[in-house]
Amino acid sequence: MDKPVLVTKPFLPPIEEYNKYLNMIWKSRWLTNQGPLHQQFIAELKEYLGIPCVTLTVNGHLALEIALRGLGISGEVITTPFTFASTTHAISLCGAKPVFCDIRDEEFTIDPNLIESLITEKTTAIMPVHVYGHLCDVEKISDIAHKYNLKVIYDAAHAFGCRYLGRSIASFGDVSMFSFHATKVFNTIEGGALAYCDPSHEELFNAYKNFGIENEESVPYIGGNAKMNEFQAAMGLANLPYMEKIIADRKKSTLCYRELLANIPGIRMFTPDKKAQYIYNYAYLPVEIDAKEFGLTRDALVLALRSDDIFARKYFFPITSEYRCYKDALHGANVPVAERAGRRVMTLPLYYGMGLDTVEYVCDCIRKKAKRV
Ligand code: T4K
Repeated sequence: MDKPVLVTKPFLPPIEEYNKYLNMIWKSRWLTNQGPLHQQFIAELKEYLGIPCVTLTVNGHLALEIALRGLGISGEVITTPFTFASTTHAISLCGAKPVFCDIRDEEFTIDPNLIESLITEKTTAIMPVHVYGHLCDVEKISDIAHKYNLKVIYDAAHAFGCRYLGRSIASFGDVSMFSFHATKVFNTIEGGALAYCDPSHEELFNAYKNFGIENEESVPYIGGNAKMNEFQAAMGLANLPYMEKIIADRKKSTLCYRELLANIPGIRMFTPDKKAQYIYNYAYLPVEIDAKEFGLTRDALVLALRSDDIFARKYFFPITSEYRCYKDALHGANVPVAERAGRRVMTLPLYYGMGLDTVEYVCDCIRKKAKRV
């Protein structure tokens, strides 16, 4: 059994399989700047996703910034505060104003019924998050975007491997960003990708990740450096064949959690995999704690589990509208459901190769802390 039990652990391929790519790098001496492994990884991702355009980046956050800049987003962007810092910061760093919309209590994704009331003449885009890999209401969001001529940029950092209506989740909206950080279902150490269907975005997205350069003698755009290097691409190539195995293993642990925690009062679990035509990736194991029913607050439970060497996390607390850098500037966000989720939700350890004995240990420790079981 694993100890300490961390909230996650990166998947690593058999080392020989990574070495095979390292040997290629040593031979070619091509380390970065759209090298051969980078090109191969793009081709394999396009095939895996069934999406015609993929732009790779050094991390997911810079991919979000590039998407916003590449689509010419300015003014106001309607988004969710129940997310990691990156989503809201990307909007701000691109010079736009994040406008916080509340979330649905069922799955913590943006509440489409509240979006229209936040639209002003300055609104240019919606940036929803498939938080934990839970599917946003892509149909309603698309209807609103069409009605008001808004762009939709999905923060799909958690949703690599998810499919809806037989298509990759990245086929919805103008562009989707996947994070390939070490802590994600699929990793390239650090890394990210933009996936999109309209090839007219490709030129700008690619330029913005490479100093705005078009060719050796032409620099038509102002861009930074967000290129994925060959070592990252190698990890992606080595890990991609394991996606099915990774998801199946995470599913096994998730189902075990659901069974063992089912009868503990005050613990609410989520079943996004029950949504019709949705293939979920089992990215996180969020649970919501009702302190009265359970006998401890979420915060007290997170702390108590540490003494058992279990490191659950408060993803996502504080919600981004409560960050010091936004609270004063953007006062008055009306997001009661997100505030409540921020106070009550925690994510339990979940990773490839966790083993059911470790899941049982975590559940046992939680059970012992509950008020009456
Ligand atoms: N949008 C959303 C919705 C996101 O959640 C994220 C990132 C982004 C955008 C931006 O994507 P990236 O630019 O990161 O690609 C982690 C991740 O660093 C971050 O990628 C992720 N979301 C966020 C939710 O979680 P921390 O600060 O909580 O990570 P840390 O270092 O505390 O690690 C978590 C656990 O993982 C630890 O218990 C130890 C374990 N771990 C971690 C690393 C890095 C390992 O076992 N090995 C490792 O190499 O942010």
